[in-house]
Amino acid sequence: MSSFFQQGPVLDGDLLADRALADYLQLRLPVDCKSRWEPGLRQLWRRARDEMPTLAAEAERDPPEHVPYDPWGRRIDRIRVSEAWRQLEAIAAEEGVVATAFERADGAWSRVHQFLRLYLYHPSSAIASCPMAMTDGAARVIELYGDGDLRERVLPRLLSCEPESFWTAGQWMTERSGGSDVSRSETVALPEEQGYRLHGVKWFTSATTSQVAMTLARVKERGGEDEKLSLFFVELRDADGALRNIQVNRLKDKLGTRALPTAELTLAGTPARMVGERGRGVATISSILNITRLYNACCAAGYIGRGLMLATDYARKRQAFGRALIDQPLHRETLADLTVEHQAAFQLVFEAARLLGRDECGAISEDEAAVLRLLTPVVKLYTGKQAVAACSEVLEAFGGAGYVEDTGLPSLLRDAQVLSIWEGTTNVLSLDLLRAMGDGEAWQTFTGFWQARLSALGAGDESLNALADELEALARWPQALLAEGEARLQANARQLAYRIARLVAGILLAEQARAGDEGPARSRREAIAGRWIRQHVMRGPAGYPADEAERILSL
Ligand code: UCC
Ligand code: FAD
Repeated sequence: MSSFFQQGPVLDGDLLADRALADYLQLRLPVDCKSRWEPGLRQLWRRARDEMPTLAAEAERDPPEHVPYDPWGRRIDRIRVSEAWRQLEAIAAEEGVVATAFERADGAWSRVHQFLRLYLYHPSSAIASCPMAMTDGAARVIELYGDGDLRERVLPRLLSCEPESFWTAGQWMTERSGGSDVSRSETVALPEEQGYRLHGVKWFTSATTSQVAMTLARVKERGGEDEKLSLFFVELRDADGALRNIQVNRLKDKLGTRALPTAELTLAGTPARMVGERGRGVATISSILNITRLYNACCAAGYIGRGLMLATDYARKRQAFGRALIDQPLHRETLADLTVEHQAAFQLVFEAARLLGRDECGAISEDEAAVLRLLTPVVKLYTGKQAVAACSEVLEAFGGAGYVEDTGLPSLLRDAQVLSIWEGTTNVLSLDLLRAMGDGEAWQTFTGFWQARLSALGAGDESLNALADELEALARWPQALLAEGEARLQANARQLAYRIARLVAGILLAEQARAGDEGPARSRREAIAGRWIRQHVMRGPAGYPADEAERILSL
C-alpha cells in the first residue's frame, strides 16, 4: 500500500511573489502611484487567490444553458448562467476592473492601474474578463462618439462599481460570411422614424447575457445603394426582461471558455441606434478593438504568470530522481525560460497600456500615437501565441497531473488557445500591422522611437549591439519586401510582427535590466534580458524565400 500523496500547487500568498509585477511596480511606476495602488492590488490579489478560484471552478462545472421555451411553449431564449459566474462579474464591478481606467484618478497612468487590476483578476475569472473587455471598449466608444443619452444613462452603468447597477456590453461583429473580413457582413439596418431595425445573423456573440451590445450593420434605404457598414448600439431586453426581437439560435459548444456564454443570434427587427458616422462602422469600432486587443494581451500575460507561479510551486514540492524538480538542472532551465517569456509579455503589455493611457488623457504625442497604433496588433498577436506555448509547457511541467481535469490545469491551455483566435487572428493582426504602417511614415516614426529608447541605454554590450543590429535590419525590411511586390510583404507580415515583438520586448527588458541599484535583483533582470535577446533577437528568423510556399503546397 502506497502511503505517498503528492502535495498540489498553491498560489503564493504575497502579491510581489510575481516578479514581473514586482519589478514593474518598483521600476516603471511613479513612486506615488505605487504607494497608492499597492494596498488595493494586495486586496484584489487576496480575492483572486482565495475567493475567485472556487467560483471559477464552479462556473466551469455549471456552464451556461440555453432555455429556448418557457414551460407553456412561449419562446423566451433565456441564457441561464451559474450563480458563480454572476459573482465573478460582481467582483469585477466591485474591484473597478473596468471603471479604474475611466475614473482617471491618476491621469495618464490610470490605464496602467486598471490593467494591473485586470492582470490580477483575469486568471481567476473563468474568462469573465471577456465581458469586461467588451464593456471597456463600448465605454470608450460612447465617450468618443455617444449621444447624450448614451453618455448620461448607459455609460455610468458600464462604469459602475456596484454589481446591482453594473451593465456589461457585447461586441457582435462576426457573421457566418466572415469574422476577419467583416465587409462580407449581411446584417442590414432598416431606418425608421426613430433609429433603425436590424435584420441578420450574428455567428459568435460572447457574454450574450450582457445588457447592451455594439454591432455592425449596413443601412439599407428603399431603392438605395449598398452602403458601407455602420456601428450600432443595441439594448438587448425591454423593461420586462424580454429580448427585443432577438432569437438565440444556440450556444456554441467550445473547446474552452466554457463558463462564458457564446451564442448564435438572429436579429429580427432589433431596435438599434447608430453610433458615430454613417458608413464608418469599421473605423468607429476600431476604438473598441484596440482596447479589447490589449485586454487580450494582458490576459495572456496573466495566464503565463499564473502558470509559472503554479509550476514553480509544484517544482519545489515534487521529487524525482532524488531531488525536488526545482533542483533538477534541466527543469530549472524550463522554468527559467517560462520566467523570461512572462517578463517579456508583461513588458510588452504594460508599455502598450502606458501609451493607451496617455492617448485617453490627451497626453500622447503624434509619434507616440503612431507607436501605439503599430504596437497594439503586434502585442496582441505575439502574447496570444506566447500564452498557448507557455500554458502547454506549464501543463507538461506537472507531468500527467497537468492533463487531468480536476487539477484545474487543463482549462489554462484550453482557454489560452482562444487568445490567438478572437479579436483578430494572428494573420489578420499581422496584416493590420501593415495597415498601420501605411505608406511608411508611421514605420519610420516607430523605428525612430525605439532607436531613441535604445540609444538612451548608453554604450553597447553584446546584447545592446544585437538589438541595434536587429533594429537596423528590421527598419529596412518592409521596403525591401515591398520592392518584390505587395504579396511578398503580406506573406512575411507575421514574421515581421514577430520580429518587432521580440525586438521591442528586448529593448524593454534591457531598460528594466539597467534600472534600479546594483545587486542580486539587477543581476537577475540582466540575466532575463540577456536570455531573451540571445534566444529571440540574435537568431532573428529569415524571411520566407519567394515561391517556397508554392513549392511546398504543390502536389
Ligand atoms: O472576437 C470578438 C470578441 C471576443 C471576446 C473579447 C475578449 C477580449 C479579451 C479578453 C481576454 C480574456 S469580437 C470580433 C473581433 N473581430 C475582429 O477583430 C475582426 C478582425 N478583422 C480585422 O481587424 C480586419 O482587419 C477589419 C475588420 C478591420 C477589416 O475591415 P475593412 O473594412 O476591410 O478595413 P479597412 O477598409 O482597411 O479599414 C476601414 C477603416 C480605415 O480607416 P480610414 O477609412 O480612415 O482609412 C482603417 O484605417 O478602419 C480603420 N481601421 C483601424 N483604425 C481598421 N482597423 C483599425 C484599427 N485596429 N485601429 C484603427
Ligand atoms: P476566418 O475569417 O474565416 O479566418 C479563417 C483563417 O483564415 C484564420 O486562420 C485567419 O487568420 C485566416 N485569414 C483570414 N483572412 C486572411 C488573410 N487576408 N490573410 C491571411 N490569412 C487570413 N466574434 C464577435 O464578433 N463577437 C464575439 O463576442 C465573439 N466571441 C467569440 C468567442 C469565441 C470563443 C470564439 C472562438 C470566437 C468568437 N468570436 C466573436 C469570433 C472571432 O472573432 C472570429 O472567429 C475571428 O475573428 C475569426 O473569424 P472567422 O471565424 O470568420 O475566421
